[in-house]
Amino acid sequence: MTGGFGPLLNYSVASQNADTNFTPDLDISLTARPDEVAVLPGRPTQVWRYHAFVHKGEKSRVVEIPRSYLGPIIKAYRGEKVRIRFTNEIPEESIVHWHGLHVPAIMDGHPRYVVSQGQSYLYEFEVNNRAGTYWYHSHTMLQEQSGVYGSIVIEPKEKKLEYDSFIISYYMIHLHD
Ligand SMILES: [Cu+2]
Repeated sequence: MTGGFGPLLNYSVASQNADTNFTPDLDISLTARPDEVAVLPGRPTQVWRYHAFVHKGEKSRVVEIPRSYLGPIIKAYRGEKVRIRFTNEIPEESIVHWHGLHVPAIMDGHPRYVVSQGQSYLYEFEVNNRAGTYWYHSHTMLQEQSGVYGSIVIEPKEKKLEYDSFIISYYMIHLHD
């Protein structure tokens, strides 16, 4: 494992060891943790939010959104292999669901795979959705409403889109899946 993680990397689920045959193109850590954000003037709001760190891949693959409770934008390319090392630092069980992505059931953040505070879950999957904007979010309790959600932008592998910026719109309407 890469340094900087320390004792938090405690993959509690036996089947969650990294697949030694899986060589990720993009390898990131994603941590859910308490934070505070000045949503309105005055006292900051207590939130739970995601933060990410790139271990392998361009640093620009993860875009943190300053002064927002939204999780980082993760950029992936269709056809590439992605590893996401999720660590839960919020004081409730949590798990990450990749909304709309075609991933194996064990990688899809079903609530039966929740991990406790201080524990981790390892996601490894190949991106095979068509290009578009998707989102990821906690699949536990009402945690999205506390801020643990973000977007994942999938780009086509054959052509890198040229743009200066893009806009992500979030609506806190969740059709449960
Ligand atoms: Cu969803």
